[in-house]
Amino acid sequence: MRTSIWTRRVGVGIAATVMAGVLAPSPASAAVPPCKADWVCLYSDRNFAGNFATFSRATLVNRESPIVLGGGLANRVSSLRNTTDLDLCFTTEPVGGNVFRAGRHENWNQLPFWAEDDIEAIVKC
Ligand SMILES: [Ca+2]
Repeated sequence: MRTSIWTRRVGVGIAATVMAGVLAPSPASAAVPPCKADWVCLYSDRNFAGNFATFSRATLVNRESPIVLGGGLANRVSSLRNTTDLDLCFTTEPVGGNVFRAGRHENWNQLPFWAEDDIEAIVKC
């Protein structure tokens, strides 16, 4: 099982806290939150775990250009939840590439092998 980005980040945070002697958010607050209704939630690990990013339906619905993922999730998404009523397409390049489609209210605890760790952007289908 690979170590999640999130776990590594928490580990670094703890080390930095000890060295600097300052308060930092408790690691308990780093737990992956549930995906709210009308959001799209992307995760770096399978089964909705690891590093994550969320996008609201409001952000997506009027969007005409792809939302390009940041460094923490680009080419790292392994699972996702789509709690919106939108059909969404996830592309393996910032613009274009292969397209993985997640229909409205679909949850994917593991993306297909050709899409896992290769998604770079979200667009409305
Ligand atoms: Ca890619």
